[in-house]
Amino acid sequence: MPVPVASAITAGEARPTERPRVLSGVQPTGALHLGNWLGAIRNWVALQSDHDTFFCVVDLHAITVPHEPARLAEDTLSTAALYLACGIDPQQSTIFIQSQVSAHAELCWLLNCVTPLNWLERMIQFKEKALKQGADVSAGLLDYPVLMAADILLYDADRVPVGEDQKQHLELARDIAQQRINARFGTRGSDGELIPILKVPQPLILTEGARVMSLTDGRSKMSKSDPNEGSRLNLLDSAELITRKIKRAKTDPQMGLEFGNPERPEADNLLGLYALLAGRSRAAAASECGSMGWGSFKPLLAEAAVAALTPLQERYRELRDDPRYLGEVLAQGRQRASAVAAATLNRVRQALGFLAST
Ligand code: AQP
Repeated sequence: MPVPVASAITAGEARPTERPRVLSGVQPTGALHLGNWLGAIRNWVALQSDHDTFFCVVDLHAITVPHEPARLAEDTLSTAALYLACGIDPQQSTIFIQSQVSAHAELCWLLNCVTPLNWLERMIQFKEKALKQGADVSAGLLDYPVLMAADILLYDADRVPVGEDQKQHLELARDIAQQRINARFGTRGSDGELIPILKVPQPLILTEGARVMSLTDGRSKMSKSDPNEGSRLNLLDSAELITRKIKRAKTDPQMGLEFGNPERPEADNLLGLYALLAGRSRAAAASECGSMGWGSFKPLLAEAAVAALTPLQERYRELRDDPRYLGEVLAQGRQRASAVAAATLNRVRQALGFLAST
């Protein structure tokens, strides 16, 4: 693959750019779907030109729920390849695997020891996921937001793209940085000003952010872990499968597609998907499909989905056929991420009073 990767920087170097730094990631917990693309990765692509972007595959997060070891490595590689296939450019962004930068686990431990347990017990995502796990809830699931805080804080991220479901976790990361590290362990300058140890990140609320709902229930989000395979369109689904899933998608008895009718969540979701996939404004999609029946609309949506996903799938296959290139991109990403992360980890270690390791 002829695309060169970004040159590595070392820990001692100043930031190469004044562009605000952004960090985000997806868990390799299964096949990536339209929600991951339209709600997250597509927005990352747009951020690359004017932000210093770090994108990781958060494989340590993936084992906070039961997982199959035989699948983890493959899902990790396929997620990384999909980042590239969706347009994340290794010349502009640092792309890496979370578990290959050991500072994530180490900072997580340091943050664990200053984070009150009851901050974690009130996290909504923990309560929801714990309910699904029944009796077998791991300590890792409770600790998920502290690991996420470590991910963000290690890179001095200025901004973190967050959907509705992650807002509470980002708030927790901010509280840990501000109240538990900076306020407790920061020093004061000669003017009495607090010298922070960790940068406190801001949420990046994307106006274009899309929340993609399940094909089988317009009120719940499309998700990798939904046991019903028909509930989502995976980025690597074949044209036939896409068409079949859309054909079977839940509808309602009314004619005409429309946005914003609370009684018609499926119409809102599928029309929104059509607008995004066909590259239409919402107004144009609403006027095009406003008087269409479901029988005419569904093939149109399937055609738009296949047309949008085909180039991405072709690029994905090229990348998987060239494991050396993907390996190089991830090795360079790891090197650059490790350098930045090691510097931050060192600041925290020093502030907490640890002996220097060299
Ligand atoms: N349905 C969605 N609509 C919009 N955005 C979505 N994202 C996920 N689902 C939708 C966004 O994708 C990014 C990565 O998500 P993740 O894999 O780290 O975890 P998740 O949000 O829990 O995604 P899933 O698919 O629901 O995974 P499972 O089932 O494993 O928990 C995030 O930015 C997320 O907002």
